[in-house]
Amino acid sequence: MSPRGQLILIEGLDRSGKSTQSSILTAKFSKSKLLKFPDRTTKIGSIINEYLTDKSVQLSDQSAHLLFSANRWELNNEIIQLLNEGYFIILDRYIYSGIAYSLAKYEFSKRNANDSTVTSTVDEQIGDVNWLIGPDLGLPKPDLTLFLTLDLAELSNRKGWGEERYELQEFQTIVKKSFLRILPTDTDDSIEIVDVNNKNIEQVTKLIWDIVEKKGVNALTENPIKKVSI
Ligand code: NYM
Ligand code: MG
Repeated sequence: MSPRGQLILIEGLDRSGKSTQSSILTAKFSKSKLLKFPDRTTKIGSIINEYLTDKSVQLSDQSAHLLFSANRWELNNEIIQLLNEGYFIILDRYIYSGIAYSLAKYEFSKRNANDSTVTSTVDEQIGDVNWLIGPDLGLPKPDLTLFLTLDLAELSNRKGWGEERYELQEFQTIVKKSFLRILPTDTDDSIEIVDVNNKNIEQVTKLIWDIVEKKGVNALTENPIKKVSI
């Protein structure tokens, strides 16, 4: 088989600059494609879009979690095919967002449940990382994952903040903790944390590209496509 393209994931909090950096990185490769999750253009993506933009839409946390994963499976074959055709695929969010946001919901509702003025049920599955990763097992695993992190104070000043479900400062603080807890940076050298505090777009682009080159994900590879596993 001829060499394949590589799968590069950019993760981060809402408004961390992921989308900007994902587009810039995609443009660095002559044969590349940017895929954004959730992909709101698919059947399942349209339900997710309603859920995110209309706060009156009710879904159990388990159902929402499974829909986000199902949305990734909708693109599974396309991702594999494009990689095999030599495309570099840049992902703007993927499996770690899936786990971190659901886990954060669990932590958030647990806090509120301790507050006697709020009655809330806490669903144990949503706090269980093994349950959360389950539906994503077997999806193509990124060759490189970059997690863009910055201080929450800087985040809340950014444009467009606060329009969708989840975009609350208190919630984002928990999301950040969840990401840092679940990303296996110690044991998996395909995952890197990128501190973007006090850096402009060009500086972050350079930081990202340096890592991409250092990890050798800037060129086609003979390595088989990896799969998400525990
Ligand atoms: N999100 C995204 C999840 O809760 N689970 C997932 O699996 C993914 C991929 O969707 N606040 C959440 C995180 C975001 C929201 O994403 C919309 P974006 O990148 O703002 O369109
Ligand atoms: Mg967002």
